[in-house]
Amino acid sequence: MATISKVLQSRQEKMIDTGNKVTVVGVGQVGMATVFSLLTQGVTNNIVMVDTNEDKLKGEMMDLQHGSAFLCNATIKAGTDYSITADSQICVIAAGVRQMEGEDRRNLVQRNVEVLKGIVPQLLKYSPNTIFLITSNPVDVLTYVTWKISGLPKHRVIGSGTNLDSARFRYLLSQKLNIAPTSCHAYIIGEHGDSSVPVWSSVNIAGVRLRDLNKNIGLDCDEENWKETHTQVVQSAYEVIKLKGYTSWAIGLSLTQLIKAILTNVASVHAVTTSLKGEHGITEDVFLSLPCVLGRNGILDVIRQPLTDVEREQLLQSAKVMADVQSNIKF
Ligand code: 6V0
Repeated sequence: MATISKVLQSRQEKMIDTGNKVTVVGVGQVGMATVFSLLTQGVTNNIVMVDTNEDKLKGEMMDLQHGSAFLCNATIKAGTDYSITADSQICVIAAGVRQMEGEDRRNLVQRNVEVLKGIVPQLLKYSPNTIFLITSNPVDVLTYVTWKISGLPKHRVIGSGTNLDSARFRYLLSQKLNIAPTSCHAYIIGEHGDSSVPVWSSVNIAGVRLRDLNKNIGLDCDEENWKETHTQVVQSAYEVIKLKGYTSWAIGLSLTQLIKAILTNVASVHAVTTSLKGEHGITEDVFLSLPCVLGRNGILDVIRQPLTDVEREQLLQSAKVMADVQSNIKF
C-alpha cells in the first residue's frame, strides 16, 4: 500500500456502489450458469452468492475470483449470512429442489415453498428496495408465493416464466425456417411447462405472419404439422434432464437477458411471470407469463396481445390449473 501511494496521486474517492449489485440464491446448476453469464457478458460486476452449502459456495466463489483478470474488475462475494446481500438491485432465487427424470415441475411446489419462506424475508430485510427474479420451479406458482410472502408490489416480483420457452420456440422455428432466432418473432405465454400456450397467430418474420401464409398453423388440422414444434418445446426440459441430468445454460442466458433489461432500464419486451388478474378475462390473482416491458422498476407494462379464441381458451385453461395449484399451497 505504502509503495503504491508513491505513484497513485489521488484526485477523487473511488466509488464503491456501482448500482448493479445482483444476489443469486442457490449456487446449483442454474445459479452458477446465471452468475457465469452475468459476469462474462459484463451485465454486472458486483455479484453475491448465497446458499446453505458452505463448501460449494466457497469453491464456486474462489473459482470465479481466479477468473477475475478476465472480467471487469468484478466484486464476487459468497456466504450463508444474508447481510452480504445488502442493497442488491436484483435478487435471483434459484434455490431448492429440481425435477428428477420424468418428474412434473408442479410436483416440487410445497418443498420449494418451504425453501422460499426461509429466503425471501432475509433478502427483503437487507434489500427492501430490491426486485425479485424467481426461477425455482414451479416458477409461476413460486412467483405468486414470493409476492405473497414479500408483500411487495407486483411489478417488483417477476418470474423467469416463458422467456425460456419462447427462446426454445424461436430456436426451433429458426431451424425450420433457416433464419436467425433473433429474427423469428414469437411468444409462448401461460405456464412455464406443460400447459404453455404458443401464440401462433402472431409468429412473424419481418412482420410477415406465418398464419397469413398458412391459416391453420399450429392447429390439429394443419397439414404442415407446426404443432409438433410446440410439443418439442414442452418436451425440451424433460429431454435435456434425461440426457444430462439438469438444464442450465439456456436458463442462465435467459435470466441474464432479463437482468440486463432491468439494470439497463431498456424497456425491452419479454414473456415473464406476473399476475394475470384483469388480463384476457382472468379474474383471479393467477401468476403466469405474458409479454411484459422490463425496466429499472421491474415490470413497467403488460402487453395486451390480441389472441385467437383458441389461444385465449388455452390460456384460461392454464390459469385454471394454476389457480388450483395455488389454492392448495400451505403458507
Ligand atoms: P441444484 O443444482 O440442485 O441447486 C440447488 C441449490 O439450491 C443447491 O446448491 C442447494 O444447496 C441450494 N439450496 C437448497 N435449499 C436452499 C436454501 N434454503 N437456501 C439457499 N440455498 C438452498 O438445482 P438447479 O440449479 O438445477 O435448479 C434450481 C431450481 O431451478 C430448481 O427448482 C429447478 O427446478 C429450477 N429450474 C428452473 C428453470 C426455469 O426455467 N424456471 C430451469 C431449470 C431449473
